[in-house]
Amino acid sequence: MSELLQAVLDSEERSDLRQFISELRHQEKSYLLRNDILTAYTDYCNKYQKPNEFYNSSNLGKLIYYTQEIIQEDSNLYLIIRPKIAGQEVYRLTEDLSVDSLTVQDLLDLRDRLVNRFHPNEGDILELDFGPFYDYTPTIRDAKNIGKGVQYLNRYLSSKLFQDPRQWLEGLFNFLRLHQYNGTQLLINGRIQSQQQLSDRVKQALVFVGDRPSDQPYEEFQYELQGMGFEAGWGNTAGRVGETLEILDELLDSPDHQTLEAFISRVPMVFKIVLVSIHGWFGQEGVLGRPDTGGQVVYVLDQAKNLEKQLQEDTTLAGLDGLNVKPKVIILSRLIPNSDGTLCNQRLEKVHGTENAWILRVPLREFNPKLTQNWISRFEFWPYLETFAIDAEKELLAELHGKPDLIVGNYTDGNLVAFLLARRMNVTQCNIAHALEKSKYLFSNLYWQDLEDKYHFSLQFTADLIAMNAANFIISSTYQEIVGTPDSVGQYESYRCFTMPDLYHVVNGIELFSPKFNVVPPGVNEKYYFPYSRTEERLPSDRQRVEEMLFTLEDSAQIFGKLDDPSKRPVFSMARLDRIKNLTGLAECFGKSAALQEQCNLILVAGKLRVEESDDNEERDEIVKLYRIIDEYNLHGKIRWLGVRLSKTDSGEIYRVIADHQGIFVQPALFEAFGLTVLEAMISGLPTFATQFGGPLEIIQDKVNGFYINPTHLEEMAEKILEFVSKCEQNPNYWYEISTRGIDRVYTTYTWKIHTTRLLSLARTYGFWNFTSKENREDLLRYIEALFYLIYKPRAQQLLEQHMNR
Ligand code: UDP
Ligand code: LCN
Repeated sequence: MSELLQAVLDSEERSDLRQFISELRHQEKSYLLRNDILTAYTDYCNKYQKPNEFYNSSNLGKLIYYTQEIIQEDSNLYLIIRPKIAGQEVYRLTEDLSVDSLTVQDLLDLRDRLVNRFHPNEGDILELDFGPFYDYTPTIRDAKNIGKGVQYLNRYLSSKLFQDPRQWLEGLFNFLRLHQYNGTQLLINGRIQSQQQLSDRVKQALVFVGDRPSDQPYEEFQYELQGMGFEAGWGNTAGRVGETLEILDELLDSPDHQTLEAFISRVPMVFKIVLVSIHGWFGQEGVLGRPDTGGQVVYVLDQAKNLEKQLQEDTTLAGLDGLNVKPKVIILSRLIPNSDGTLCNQRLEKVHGTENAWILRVPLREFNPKLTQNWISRFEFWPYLETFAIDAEKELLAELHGKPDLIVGNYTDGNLVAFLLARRMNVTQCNIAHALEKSKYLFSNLYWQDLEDKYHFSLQFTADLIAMNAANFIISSTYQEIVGTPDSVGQYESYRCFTMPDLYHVVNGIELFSPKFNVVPPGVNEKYYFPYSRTEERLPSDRQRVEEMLFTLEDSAQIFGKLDDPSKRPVFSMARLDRIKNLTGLAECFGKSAALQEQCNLILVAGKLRVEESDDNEERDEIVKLYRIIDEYNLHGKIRWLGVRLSKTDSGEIYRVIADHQGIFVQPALFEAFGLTVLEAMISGLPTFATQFGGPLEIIQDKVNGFYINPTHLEEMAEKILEFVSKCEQNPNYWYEISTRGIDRVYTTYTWKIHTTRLLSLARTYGFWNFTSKENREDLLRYIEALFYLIYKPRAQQLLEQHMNR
């Protein structure tokens, strides 16, 4: 039994537990989530006048802290406890406090009963279990190492491989023979016939390059090297070739995992990358802030630019310039014929500031042109993905003159297409979630049938399960995206076991301890986002224009509100007008605090100003709500709301102008998967207050370089901001201290250089291991295909039929 529960039952607190349970029984709710549990426990402690010590450190207090859910059924109470990260235990407590533990299957049946979807006389429901496929792959033991997959894999597999030197050398030799660029052989040629010969020739070549000046260009001695059996790819100078061969020599003679890592990171094996990002408006101008168009677009564009740059650097260093090797990055998106003034109707668009990175837009097949000619919500996209992948494959092969070396999917739809493409072309697949909707929408799985018309979660969650299990590796922006925090469940973790009543039970949806998970956070585009204090890099004309737009410009159809006193400290936020972004919560928090209104103005950049201009359900609801709050709290004269589409330059300048005014940035989302605006605000030098639910918890260190806020406690949120403002009034240095530490935090931890170096090293390493360990995933992939054809596809077909009738 759980130690936490046992400790309560074995102590005097047994009677407290009984009392607490009896209080719960008076509640109307039979399903309590963590927030409800904490509130119920606080009420209980208050009612029975329990001392603070009891609340925090009693055995019962600890049990409650780790209890994620409580379900009441008849006279039984079920506790779902998460005693440690990625751990789950379920217990049934009867009235006389006897305890049984429940299996995952029991728990899922219980949840089905809760929503009246359990039909014991009609046989069992389909169970999805990916567990057996992970039984024969290595798994990480300690939860704190989750997300460091590649380091673990290197150590684990190297130690296995190095045990059998013959097999290891054979494997390495075959791997080296594999590499080509557009048909040109790289690294070693037919003059090296065996691993023994490889070892001898490496030593010979080392003497040869050692006799040359280290900066001598590769082209001047390439033919001699070729004669020994070495083709291009070892380095661009004698020094670099020598270094790479030295690492290989060490690997052949006395291998260890660090040397292996160093060697693999130099192997020229990634030249062509496809980044799949399909939904929303994928463009370089005039798209951000539109529905479904936010951080993912920013992330993928910046990633593409930086990947191309890094690939070019690597190619040059590997000595491949002479072969006319041109790395290429393609962002695969959808073409939107009715493009609303954007370039989303263009098939091919070059990514600004790159030589060979492109946006390739492939149209959806026509089906019902009323839909397919226009933007389609990400929740409705499912029927079009398979045919999109088939069409995209042809276009990619033509554009790349062959297969890509890596396919990276983004978000559920992009990941599903990445899976379909990777499967068809036999290419390494990487997944990036950005946001998994399952954790964003409360009870999205339990009540999926009620939500299906609007959200189609049955398709989305099936696609998620398919893609995350099929991927060779997954990168996440934070650790908690995978397994949460001590008191909250991670986004991937929420896929481990769940019920989709009447559809299926997932008893093991994803192996969280698998080395496929790697934390690789994104960076921020330093060309556009940089500290406000770098005045020499700022154009005075931009600054003035943005200043006016933010504080004073009148008569604009895209700006609402005139400030009574524009000199007050600005509280600023910028986000898409999604319910979850909770800008309406921020407006309400501002509305509720007269003191905050006294000291500050509220400035929002968000969505559109008029309901009739929006075609997104949530955006429309939020527009109505924001106006209602402004009226209800009479915020006229104290708020500006800009429904503008900013250029990249303005979007950087806007944070800096707010910083010029010693303002602050607030990110009040109910949940934020990562939060690029938090990075942008911090690097610009804005003291940042961000939600404690999600990524910002890992980006910010509370009270050191920013502040956490709980967006569900509006008064407390206002107090935190006010406390900061008053501290700044008393000590003007305080604003600068937080501002400077925020800037440092981003520069040291969140840069695209760190990101791309890691991503490419992962791509090479997973590619290497897939080759040498001959990982056989065919059984897993066949199971996944069955899910795709038997569950996903028929449901997508049903949705398509609905679309055809619109
Ligand atoms: N953004 C923008 N204009 C807007 C709203 C957002 O330029 O009206 C940009 C913002 O600067 C950031 C991105 O869109 O780069 C939003 O990313 P984030 O990760 O914060 O949230 P998401 O929208 O992806 O959920
Ligand atoms: C999607 C989100 O919701 C954000 O939290 C992320 O920052 C963004 O994608 C980029 O990954």
